[in-house]
Amino acid sequence: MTRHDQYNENVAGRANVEDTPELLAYYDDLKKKGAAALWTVANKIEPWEPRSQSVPMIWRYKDLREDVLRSVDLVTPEKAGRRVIYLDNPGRSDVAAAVGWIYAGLQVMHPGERASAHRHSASAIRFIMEGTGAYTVVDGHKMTLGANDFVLTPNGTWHEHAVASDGSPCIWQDGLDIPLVNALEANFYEVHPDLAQAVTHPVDDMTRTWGNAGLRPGTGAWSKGYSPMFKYEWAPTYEALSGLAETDGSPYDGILMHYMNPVTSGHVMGTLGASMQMLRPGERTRAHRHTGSFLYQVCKGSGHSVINGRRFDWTERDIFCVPSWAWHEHANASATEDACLFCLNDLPVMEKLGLYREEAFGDNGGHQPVHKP
Ligand code: 1HN
Repeated sequence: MTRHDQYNENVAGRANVEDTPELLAYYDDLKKKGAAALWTVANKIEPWEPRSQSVPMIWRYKDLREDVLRSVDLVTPEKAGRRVIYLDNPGRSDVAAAVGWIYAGLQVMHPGERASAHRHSASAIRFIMEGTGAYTVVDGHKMTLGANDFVLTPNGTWHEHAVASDGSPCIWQDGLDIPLVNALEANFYEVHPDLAQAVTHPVDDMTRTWGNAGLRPGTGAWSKGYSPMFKYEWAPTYEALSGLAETDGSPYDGILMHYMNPVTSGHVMGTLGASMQMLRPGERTRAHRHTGSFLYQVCKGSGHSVINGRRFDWTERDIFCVPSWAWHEHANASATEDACLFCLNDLPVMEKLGLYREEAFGDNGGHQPVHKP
């Protein structure tokens, strides 16, 4: 029993009813009628603070990569629909989430392979991990993809992925709000009638149209609920972070920039947000916690994070999660190279619903005591 549970049971205004034979019989009667007494569950459904079911964890790329590649010999994209190994948080297996309400998986595709076009109510992102020649088509817009590029397939858009025949085997991280949309019981799925889309626009046009620093195109209105810039390339992202690295940054996040819908300056999609974060050489952040679920991918460098008092060492392509309200702090292991962390999150939901809250770790100079494993 945690300190909070004990407190719950003794404090005025919280449920504290002891079982008696009469009450137990009463609960049985209510159950038969599809009802129950609130005081039997009140302390559970009204915790003092968020209690995530997600376990802080790391998926090391050196452990998973071979297994991901093996799936190529075991199943075809046609048979599997999508050849993906997903990240299964033991606290969230029931909803196939990597953390909170966020699903994530590693998808592998060989040169010349393609997956059929489809659309769904869930929104998705891709973050390219390795390989050349990958491309995605979203609503007729074809995007060429390289390592550390970030791509959107917003809810309701037709999308398909492929690797050009002169490319190399590609692995990317998929991230979707599927657990959330399923929890809201609002998910629809549809296969494209032709199984493939016609490319109806110049290649990479959405990034060229909307991705120019501080400049908005004079033609072309956009009023959809997601960013028209379907692809955010690595080179300008890194350049932007490097520019900001000369400022103080945040004691909790180092140098952090959110991928932005250029029309609204807000998050890229209605349910999923993303950021890229740089930890400068030798940088160690202070611990804080906030609501929302966060899935990090290390795209440059190595270091460690302390999450709820446990240390997780990471290196390039490792993926780790910070559940809602978990204390966390990050450190770059190198004194000469920066480290970069891509982060997928549900901040748009937290913010829109008025549920975002954060707190600094006050004790111990802002650093958590680290438990021994
Ligand atoms: C999906 O549409 C893709 O388009 C990948 O590649 C993973 C996992 C669950 C539901 C839809 C894709 C997915 C997915």
